[in-house]
Amino acid sequence: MEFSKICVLGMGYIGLPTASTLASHGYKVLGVDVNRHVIDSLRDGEIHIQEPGLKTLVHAAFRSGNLQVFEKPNEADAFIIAVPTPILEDKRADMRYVISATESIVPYLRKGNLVMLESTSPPRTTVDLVAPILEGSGLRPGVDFYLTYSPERVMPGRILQELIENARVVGGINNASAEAGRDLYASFVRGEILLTDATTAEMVKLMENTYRDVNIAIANEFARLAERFGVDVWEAIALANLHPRIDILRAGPGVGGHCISVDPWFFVEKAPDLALLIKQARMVNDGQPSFTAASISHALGGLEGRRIAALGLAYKADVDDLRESPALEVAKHLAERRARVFTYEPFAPSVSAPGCFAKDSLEETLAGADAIVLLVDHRPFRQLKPCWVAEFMPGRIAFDSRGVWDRAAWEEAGFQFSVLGVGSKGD
Ligand code: SAJ
Repeated sequence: MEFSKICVLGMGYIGLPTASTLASHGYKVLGVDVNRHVIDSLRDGEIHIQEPGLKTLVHAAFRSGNLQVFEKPNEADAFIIAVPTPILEDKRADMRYVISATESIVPYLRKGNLVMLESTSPPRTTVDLVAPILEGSGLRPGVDFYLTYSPERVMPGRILQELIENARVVGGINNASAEAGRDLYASFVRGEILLTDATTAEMVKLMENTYRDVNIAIANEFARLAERFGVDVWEAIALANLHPRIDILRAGPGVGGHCISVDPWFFVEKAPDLALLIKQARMVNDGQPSFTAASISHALGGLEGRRIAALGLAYKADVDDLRESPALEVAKHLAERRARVFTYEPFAPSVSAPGCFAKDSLEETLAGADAIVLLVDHRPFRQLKPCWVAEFMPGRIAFDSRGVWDRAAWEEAGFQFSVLGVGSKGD
């Protein structure tokens, strides 16, 4: 099937890179976002997302004339829905954006069009939610137009590469739909494109992120056990991973981001009687910021009145995304326990955590600090020289929640050094 005009709904972490990649491959692309501010700033050449290479790609897409952005969709050969699916307070999926994006397509849907849902969604969303809305056009899914679910699987920080290189699963509500979806991706995806049905594709995406969540949960639980038993979890994991069939992930302050900390709940919502391990793993990871705060308290001999320089607030290294960030939670816990917490997030310097104070530079954050606490292993933080740090702060306590700092170097610079998941031998 041939396409020339593509409408991408949602100009966020997935939609914007996808729209500009398609534009750079010669398609005429309409980028749609209901947020007027996003549209205005894109038109002004501002990119609201920090992602390596994205700014250059988007600017080139605009310059070529192939990418235009609007608040509403219009007629196109294919519609790609890439809007967020957050979770509500009660951990159910919030499908409002998917519903309204789908509804907004209905007036423009024509015979022979392709509609692709890419937003991570609970199982059966394509057949039970999206298809019935689109039927409101009077056209029949799978007969008059093609309908697919094709999950995005890109890693923030590597989006542009992975968009092209990763294998892609395209689930159609029938074979013809899956084939139409493949034809569109084949124009720019270099990874393998595998066809299946829509519900399998939805489940594949949730399984991937759930698998990772459960595996991080076991690493985090090992960290807790290691502290209890006076063991260094990093050493223990490294040794266990020498076994040819073991590959334990990294412990840390918790699991954040808009994907792994959210998606497993979609299984729990749809099958609470079955998704028992999945729910438990979510609870372990959600409890990890509080565990980390307790470890920090232990290392400092109490938190009240202590002045802490907390490094990083993003949900993981080298990204600007603060959604569901465990670092934010740890900082909040420390402040709730009466520490004076000064945070520094180089990718979003004006942002702080509740009860904490944002600083613009590392030097300012360290000034007057009793302790330095690493919450996110951003590259500049990984490379910090303890002797340089010692010049800016009076205190000599360092805590590493990511297992990346070199103990010997910190101790040599005179710091009392603690790491998450390392129990003291004497305990
Ligand atoms: N984390 C750990 N220990 C680890 C690995 C990660 O504590 O060993 C933490 C991170 O610090 C972060 C969270 O887990 O807070 C998630 O980070 P991540 O790098 O594992 O994943 P995301 O959320 O950035 O991207 C994931 C990816 N999914 C998988 O690796 C299965 C990506 O491929 C997906 O496209 C993305 O979710 C998504 O959009 O669903």
